[in-house]
Amino acid sequence: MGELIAAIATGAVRSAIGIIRLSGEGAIACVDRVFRARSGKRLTDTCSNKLVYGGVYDSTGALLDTGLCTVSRAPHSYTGEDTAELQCHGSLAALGAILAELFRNGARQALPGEFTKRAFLNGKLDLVGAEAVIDLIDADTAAAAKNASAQIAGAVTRRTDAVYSALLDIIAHFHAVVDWPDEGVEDFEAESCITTLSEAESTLSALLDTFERGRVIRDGVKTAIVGLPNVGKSSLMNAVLGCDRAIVTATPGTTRDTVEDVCLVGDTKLRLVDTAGLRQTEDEAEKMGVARSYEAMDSATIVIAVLDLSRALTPEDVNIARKASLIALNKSDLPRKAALPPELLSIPSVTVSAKTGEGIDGLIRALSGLLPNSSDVPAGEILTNARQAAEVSAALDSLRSAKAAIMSGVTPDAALTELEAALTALARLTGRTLSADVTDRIFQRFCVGK
Ligand SMILES: Nc1nc2c(ncn2[C@@H]2O[C@H](COP(=O)(O)OP(=O)(O)O)[C@@H](O)[C@H]2O)c(=O)[nH]1
Ligand SMILES: [Mg+2]
Repeated sequence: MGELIAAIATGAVRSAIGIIRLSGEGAIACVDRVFRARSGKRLTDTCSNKLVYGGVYDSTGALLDTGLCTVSRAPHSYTGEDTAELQCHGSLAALGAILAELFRNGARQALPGEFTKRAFLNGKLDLVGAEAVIDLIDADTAAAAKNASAQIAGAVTRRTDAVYSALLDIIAHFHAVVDWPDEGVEDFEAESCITTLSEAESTLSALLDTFERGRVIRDGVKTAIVGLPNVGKSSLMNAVLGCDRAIVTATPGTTRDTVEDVCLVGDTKLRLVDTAGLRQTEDEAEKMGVARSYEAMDSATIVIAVLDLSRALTPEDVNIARKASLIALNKSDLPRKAALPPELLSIPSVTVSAKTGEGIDGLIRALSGLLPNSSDVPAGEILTNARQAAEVSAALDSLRSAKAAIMSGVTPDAALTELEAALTALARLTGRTLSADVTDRIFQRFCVGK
């Protein structure tokens, strides 16, 4: 068991209930020194996973708070160690005082992610599951939360474990052929081996294909709002967000820097980016803003070009709109002075007034039509993490090379090297083998108390 750690698990916010958790050597004895059960029974004599009502006291015997305590004994706990949890009132002052009392009794402050790291090191979660814990905490859409929950439950691992064990079988067979060529070991059946590798290949490549969708679920879809100065980009951003996020004025060139905010369209997160109006300018700050607008446009998945039809369109308007995924024909509350030129008619367009809000619902509907659909992949089987995608991709590359080697009839030892590389990549994916620095980097993303 690791050293005794403790932390406030409910974050640095005022809340109805606050939770302090402890894990490690002596967790139950430590909490027993500060908590007195109403029943008079010691926590060390209390059975696991039972809520006990009582008070938390400091060293002078003063009552700090009343609440509930539960203890869990190794290995049947989140971390796999002895753990205790105190549920008190969510006052940061009271929680801080209780934590200080626990420190006086031998606990030390837990580092970010230290509880989950211990759960991983004690085999309670694999690495994909552990990474999904922080994804679940960070999830801001129901789809992202659902995917993370299913990953914690092992959805990705179940698929890659099947490949892992198929590879192990083949590798064991190949080793036998290589190591004891004269012992009468049957020649490996290349054909059945190729069939197995092809199945493994399609499992891994289907998994890798989910990564793009996974990124959408987790990080959202970058959507740039572009156009000439004063067409109403910032107003449109505010209308879609339903708040005054970006500054709007009648003076062209007001937006100097890109402004980013997030909104939900259905269950997908859009990262909306309002940009500086695209025009030639001598103003230094505006020039830099315009450069950033072009960057935002290039890196966005969806580009909304805003046109102001209450004035004549310029060639620049048309040039920008040509690259758009969707055109917003803004200022519909004003008399229309222009029409869309024929070359823009093939691009979806919606008529809106950012000022009155007319047509904004239609714009959001049109946006949702442009979003990738992820509903055909079962929750949890979507890769959301670049590290995981890189390992699956490495495994897939090695597996393909091994297959090619076997098909071209080379000696088993050549294929063996590739098969072992594929196996190692899969082992790194789920954390079967992992260097300490990679583990540390992964758990640094976590919050304290998780
Ligand atoms: N009448 C009308 N005015 C609008 C509309 N959208 C924006 N404006 C006005 O156009 C001006 C420029 O708007 P802004 O959002 O700052 O444009 P941006 O430079 O493209 O970001 C402001 O005076 C807005 O109030 C609209 O739909 N109708
Ligand atoms: Mg603006």
